[in-house]
Amino acid sequence: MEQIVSAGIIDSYFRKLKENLSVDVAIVGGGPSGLVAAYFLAQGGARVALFERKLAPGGGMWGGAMMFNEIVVQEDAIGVLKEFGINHVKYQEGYYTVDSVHATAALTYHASRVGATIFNCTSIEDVVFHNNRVSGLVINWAPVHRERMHVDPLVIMSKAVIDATGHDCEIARTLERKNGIVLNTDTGKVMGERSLAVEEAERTTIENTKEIYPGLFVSGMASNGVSGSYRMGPIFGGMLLSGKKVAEDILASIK
Ligand code: 48F
Repeated sequence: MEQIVSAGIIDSYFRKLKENLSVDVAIVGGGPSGLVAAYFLAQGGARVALFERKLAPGGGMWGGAMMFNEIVVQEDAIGVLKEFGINHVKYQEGYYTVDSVHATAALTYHASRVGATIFNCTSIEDVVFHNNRVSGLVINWAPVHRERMHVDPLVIMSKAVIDATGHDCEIARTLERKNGIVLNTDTGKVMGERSLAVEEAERTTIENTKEIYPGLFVSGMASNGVSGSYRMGPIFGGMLLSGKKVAEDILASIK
């Protein structure tokens, strides 16, 4: 019995990893925008793998605000909540409150239910850069990264990559730092996030969701980080709609 348990896990994990060595879309970061993107991409027929460095996907959504585990979602994004079957309570005209644990669990469950494969405990340390195009991800175990162990990575190839790493926009920064290239932003560089301005930030999160270099798209807070826009705090409509938009843009581009 001991051997069945171990062999079953090893066989099915490595089958899963092997099946995802080449995918249509590789997503870095399992926050709300990455999970929503994974869901709509898989629904649209794309082969999707999402890589999250932490044990639990969900990013900054679990904790609500200051660990009060409720978030706010505005009217525009209620369609996304309904798509995921997420309960929401009207608070004021145009604004709803949502239990953040319920919402995060639902995003994770439905993304994987429709076919996106989620790899947790996996850190992305670089991209594959072929002929001036982002063509995949350089992956390693998150503890290797955290402990700064000198261990070489493995590689996932993909037609498109999404930087959904949140405030740090790590993938865009790494691409720019290492390759001396010009990004599709006002300065050609990662401009960095500004301070908090809710309404502006929610609008620009969606506007800034785009392909910033051939093969590399940004979503969620990384969009505003890359394009020098504002943060917004615990309102999540922009994150949900950004995930949906990036999925639609990629589906159109890889068809
Ligand atoms: O930060 P995060 O939740 O990104 P998001 O989807 O949502 C932002 C909101 O949570 C919140 C906000 C909304 O009002 O402002 O902050 O834009 O999730 C990003 C995820 O990416 C993971 C990180 O652990 C987190 O779960 N991540 C970051 N860098 C890497 C990574 C990396 N290099 N490799 C793997 N995962």
